Amino acid sequence: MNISKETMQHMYITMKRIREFELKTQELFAEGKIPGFVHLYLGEEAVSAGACEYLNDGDYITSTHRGHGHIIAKGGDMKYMMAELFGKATGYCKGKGGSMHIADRDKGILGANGIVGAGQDIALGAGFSINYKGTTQVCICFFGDGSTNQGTFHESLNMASIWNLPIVYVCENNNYAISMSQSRHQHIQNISDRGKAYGIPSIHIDGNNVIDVYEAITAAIDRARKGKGPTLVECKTYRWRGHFEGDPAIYKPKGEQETWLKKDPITQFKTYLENNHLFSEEQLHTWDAAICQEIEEAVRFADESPLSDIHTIVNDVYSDIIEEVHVR
Ligand SMILES: Cc1ncc(C[n+]2csc(CCOP(=O)(O)OP(=O)(O)O)c2C)c(N)n1
Ligand SMILES: [Mg+2]
Repeated sequence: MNISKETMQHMYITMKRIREFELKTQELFAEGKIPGFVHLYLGEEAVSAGACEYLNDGDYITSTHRGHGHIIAKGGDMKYMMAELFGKATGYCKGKGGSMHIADRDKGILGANGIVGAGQDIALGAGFSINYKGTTQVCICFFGDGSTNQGTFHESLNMASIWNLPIVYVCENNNYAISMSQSRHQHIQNISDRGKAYGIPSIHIDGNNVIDVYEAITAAIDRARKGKGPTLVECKTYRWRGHFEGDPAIYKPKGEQETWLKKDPITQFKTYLENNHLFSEEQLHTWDAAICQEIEEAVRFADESPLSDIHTIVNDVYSDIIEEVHVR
């Protein structure tokens, strides 16, 4: 596949944005600046960066409790996301939702979600609405290995297959569901085997190789846009941190983390770009510096923003927006 330089550049910048956002979040959480829970996406950057690269603003994604990377890759605003993590009025949910409830309707981001497996059913609804309206949109549904033991996973795949919905199921197999390694929570090696049971074309790939992710998901998106239905892509990757910030992850076997750190998706891609003379080290440094600046600005924006007014605490609990349904 011939991937343009522009696409390579954008995927690099996206991965680096996610990395720096997460490193800063890790630091701020430790300092007590961020209340509640955060689940970091460090080490998994190539999955969302490669998967979202071929999407348009009008396409949808569904996310998980580990959603920062998905939101950045789909074009979410890091300022509003950081403000949401800080619990500020300028955040995506006016500071009332936190890390696990970030959504951006204008960008097709249908929401991070604290309920494991819920995104799979939201994607089903999005996919159904696309076919009902007769558009060429698609929906990428991100979910973890642990969620594939939930009923929602099986129900969603079955219905999407029967209804031929334009959904790309992207399993982020980071080898853990909280403290349970994949080999302890399911008796199969490849989650992609499960898609076959529903007649869905399914593959597994190296989720730390952004080019592999881009190629596999581009093909799946093209299939979906042509009306050929869903695809399941299992991306094998690794969660660098504990399940949440504060989890010491003592259950990880000795040496495992070190092995995966050597497969850092960003270092690998950087080497590829340099070896193929696509971009110089200086050029990459320039982008890196600009990204660190963006993150600093997001933190400043969040820090200087006010908290939500206490009197508005019960506002926005229920939506009063009833959207017009366009019938073909
Ligand atoms: C329905 C439901 N069951 C259980 C939980 C508790 N829980 C939160 S995250 C998680 C593990 C999810 O693992 P995985 O899907 O692999 O995602 P990862 O954390 O690895 O990204 C569990 C069991 C939950 N939030 N929702
Ligand atoms: Mg997992």
